[in-house]
Amino acid sequence: MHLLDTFQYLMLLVSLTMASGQDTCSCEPKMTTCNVVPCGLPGSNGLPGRDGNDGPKGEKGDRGERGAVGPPGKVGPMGIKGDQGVLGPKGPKGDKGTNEELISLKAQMTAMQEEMRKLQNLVNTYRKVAILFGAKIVGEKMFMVVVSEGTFEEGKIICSQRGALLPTPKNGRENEALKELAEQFNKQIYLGMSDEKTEGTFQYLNGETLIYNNWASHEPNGGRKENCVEIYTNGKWNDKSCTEKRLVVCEL
Ligand code: MAN
Ligand code: CA
Repeated sequence: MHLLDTFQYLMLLVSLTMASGQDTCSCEPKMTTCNVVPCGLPGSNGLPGRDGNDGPKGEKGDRGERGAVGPPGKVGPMGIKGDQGVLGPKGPKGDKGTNEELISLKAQMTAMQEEMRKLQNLVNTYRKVAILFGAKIVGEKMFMVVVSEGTFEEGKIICSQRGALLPTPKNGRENEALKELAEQFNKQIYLGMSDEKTEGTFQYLNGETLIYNNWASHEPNGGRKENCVEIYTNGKWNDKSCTEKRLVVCEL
């Protein structure tokens, strides 16, 4: 057998084997009969198709790594005051005083105590004298009858000549002491206050506003005609003309 014959025979055999091994032909539609006529060699690949549509959105990814530390923020508002710190350590011991210094200090103290005792005795004596002369003592204040009659202006002068002032009771106890003098002499007493400067606003004679009063009901009621104040024998106050004659009491 010739070499060509052998090749043709082999080709036929291959074609037959392929035809019997598959129902359809890879190069032609199904209707084409390939059983008898062998297919040609496969063509080269076509151009790549167009890109497909976007796929569905993927699952959320894992949380990323923590970023680098950012720059420091602005200074915040001032905090509240902290608790008091613990007691500091005890300071060093002071210099030892000499025995002579101690003895001298003790002697000075004893002398001062003796001085104080003497002064206290003297004060007690003067208090007794003042009371004997009819003074009323309330705390550190003393009220004393000086003259049986005088106007407001006369009373001011009489008291100032004695280094004293017209009386200004500034609490219930002081008012009660003054009331007892008025009661005892059965006479009203001018007080050291007036509304001469500002009508309706009573002030002490040094210009300060009253810190206590004991007005009788419906008082003060005198307007411009009654700028002075008298204390009745029952302790109540009345605004009154300044030219009446009243018991002159001074405050020391
Ligand atoms: C008199 C005066 C007045 C006072 C009245 C009270 O008129 O002493 O100052 O207010 O009496 O009734
Ligand atoms: Ca009055």
